[in-house]
Parts: sequence; structure tokens; C-alpha cells
Amino acid sequence: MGEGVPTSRNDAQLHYVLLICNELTLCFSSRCATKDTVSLKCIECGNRIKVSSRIVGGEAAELGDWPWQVSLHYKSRHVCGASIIARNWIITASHCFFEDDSFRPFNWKVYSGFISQRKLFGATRSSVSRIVTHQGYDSETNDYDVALMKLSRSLEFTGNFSFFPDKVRPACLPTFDQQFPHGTTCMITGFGLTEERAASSSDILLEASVDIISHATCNQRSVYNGKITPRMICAGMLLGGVDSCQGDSGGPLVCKVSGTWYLAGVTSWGIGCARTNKPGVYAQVTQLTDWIFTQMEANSN
Ligand code: 4AZ
Repeated sequence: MGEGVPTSRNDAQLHYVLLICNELTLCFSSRCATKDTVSLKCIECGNRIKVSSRIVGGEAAELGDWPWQVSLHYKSRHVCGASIIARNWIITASHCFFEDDSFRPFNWKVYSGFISQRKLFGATRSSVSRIVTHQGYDSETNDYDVALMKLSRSLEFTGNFSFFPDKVRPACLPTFDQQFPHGTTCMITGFGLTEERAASSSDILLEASVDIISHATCNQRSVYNGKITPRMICAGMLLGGVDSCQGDSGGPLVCKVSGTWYLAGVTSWGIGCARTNKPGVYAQVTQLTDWIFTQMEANSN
């Protein structure tokens, strides 16, 4: 990696990755490790010890399965999910900040390292020092539905990889050019509704596998009829039955590449939950990494 100002998008990303890696100890993907940066891997991301589907149509997760999943409590209630991407940064959806009070960090608590909302005593509770929503977020279209929250204190990542269960660990951010081709099977997780008409969110963390759906398919008239922007990625089952739902928002859509889990999407919107031809829509992280790195740098002190 050369000196000075980055000269291309690729350089720009390496630049940010290096800076963040040095200063904030970001989890960054091994795919960033070109011949110039090969040894610069600060923290392992996207891994867990265990190798082993509310979310509608899912099943119960076990502790340590999705160590980057956190629960955002607003005024003491679970309202959204989020994912750990660095010791002191989590990523969520901009639409989780839905009223004036929700832009005040002290109204939020972040719970990590747990799988049951009724057993929060085992969780790590963090306070929030900053909330950064995307200036391009449009509540009509859900474009740019991404936000960052900075934690008041850095999380301690548990486990040392080989010996202890990992309850709290980061997911890997993809590189801007990383592809998650349609048909790839990925995972969604969350404490959201287990049915579109359910009265409350799930007590336990649920997981489900979903397929990546192409923009062309998702924008078809019978599906979302042109409403899918480049900042969105669709995933689910066109037949219905499996999907994220209210309360899962802000949480992860992760895809496993060579044994490592990458954050492909941030749960954003959809028409209902698990309906035929209405898959879940996620903020497309690869299109937002520049913004993510820029905000993390700008808010590093
Ligand atoms: C929501 O209201 C929501 N089926 C999140 C995800 C989906 C629908 C609604 C996707 O936060």
C-alpha cells in the first residue's frame, strides 16, 4: 500500500481499512489483504468456534452461533437488531431511529452475548455514545437504510478462537467489490416477529436460511416492481414461508465465504413477512462500505 492520498476506490478502501485497523482495531476481511497489506489482520471477524432457522419459518439459535448479533433496546424494549463490526461500533438500520427521542444515545442500550430476552442477566449491556444515520436515508423508499452506533465502551471479544466459546465477536464487512451472487444461501437472525400478525417479538434468537435474489428478479412487476435501488439486496424465498419480520430490522444477513461470515445485508423492509413474491429487503453493505469507513473515521474521537 502506497503513501498518501488513495488514487482509486480500491486504494481508498485499503486506506480506510488500514487506518481503522490501526486506530480502531476494526475487524476487516482477509480479502482486503493484498500483497501489500497481507500481515495486517488485527482482529478475526466472521468466525465462531461451533460448526454446526422469529424470523418467520426459522429455528432457535444457540449461544455463540451468531456472536455479532446484538439487540437494541429503546426505552427498555427490544426494537431492532444490529451487528458488531468493531469493538466499539455496531451497524443497524436508519429506520430504527423513528422519533426525536430515538436520536438521543442515552435512550438506547445494546445487549450482546445472549440468546434469550428473558435471560438478559447473562448479556453484556453497553451504552451508546453516538448515533450516525445515513444522510441519504429516505423513509418513503427505504433507500440508504443504514446507521452506525458507537458504544461508550469497547466490547471485549470473548473466546480466543480455539478454546472458548465466542459469545461476542464481529462479523466481517465485505469489500466494495465482493459479490453475493443470486442463489447463494445466506442466514438471517433476529428477535423479531415469528409471524406477520404476531403480537410480540421472539424471546429467543432465531435463525433462518434465505437465498440471495437478483435485482432483476426482485424488481419484477410481480415482486417489488422497480422499488429495489442499488443500495438494497433481496433475500428470501419467492414461495414465501421464511423471512425476516418486524423487530429483525437492523440485524444481519450474513453469507459464509470460505468459512468466514460476511455481512451482506442489514435487515430493512419488505411487504408483510414471508409472503409469496415478497422477499425481505436488506441494505446492501457492499454499496455502503465507503460511508461506513468514512463515518467511523470521522467519529473516532
Ligand atoms: C420491519 O417492519 C420489517 N419481511 C422488517 C423486515 C421485513 C418486513 C418488515 C421483511 O421492520
